[in-house]
Amino acid sequence: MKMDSRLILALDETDGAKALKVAESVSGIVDAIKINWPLVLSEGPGMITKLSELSDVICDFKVADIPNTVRLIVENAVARGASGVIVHAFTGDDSLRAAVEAASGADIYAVTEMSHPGGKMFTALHAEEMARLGVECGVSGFIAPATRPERISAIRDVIGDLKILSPGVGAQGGKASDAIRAGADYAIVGRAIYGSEDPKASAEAFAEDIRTVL
Ligand code: OMP
Repeated sequence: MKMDSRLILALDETDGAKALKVAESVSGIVDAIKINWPLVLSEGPGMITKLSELSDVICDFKVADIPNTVRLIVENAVARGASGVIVHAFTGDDSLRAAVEAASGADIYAVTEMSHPGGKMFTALHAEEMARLGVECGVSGFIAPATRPERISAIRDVIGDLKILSPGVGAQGGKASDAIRAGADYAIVGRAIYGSEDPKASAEAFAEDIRTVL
């Protein structure tokens, strides 16, 4: 994945035509497009391939399963054009290793601490431990919360140079530049871009905010 704007669009728009329009308008600005179940369930997995013609695509399937199921999901997403897949780390070392192996060169990003308030109940308590495990298992990077930038710094201390992708910007209250300053490599932004009146102008504004701290 390129590292230009350091901005990733979370395209959770469920109308396929609108999603493609937003993707086309911001593809020159964002470094990647992340898609999740809402778009894939409404428009089908062919959306992975369509979007991969415009941008790097990260499949945020938050895979949390036994190694064999993890392998089947990751292989399928990568075969359809995903350049990265997001998995949960709490499933343990065998499932994480299965994801890395199945990705055969594509990126696996492991969730440490989730960005919503409930993320503090369980994930936060084990975030550093999960980050250490991810490093041991060979993942490319981690998901850490822009809503709590100090937690991004804590994860950064554990993982060295591996990547941090940080959601929770905009609609969830975090600021992209704060996340990058705290040690994130990329800010992930969804509703504040695809739900805005002018997604291209919004993406440009987030990219500009990030540039102030690079
Ligand atoms: P907005 O809140 O609309 O900006 O979207 C955030 C995106 O990041 C959604 O696709 C979430 O599913 C995703 N996300 C989080 O919000 N919090 C997390 O802790 C992890 C993720 C993720 O893995 O991307």
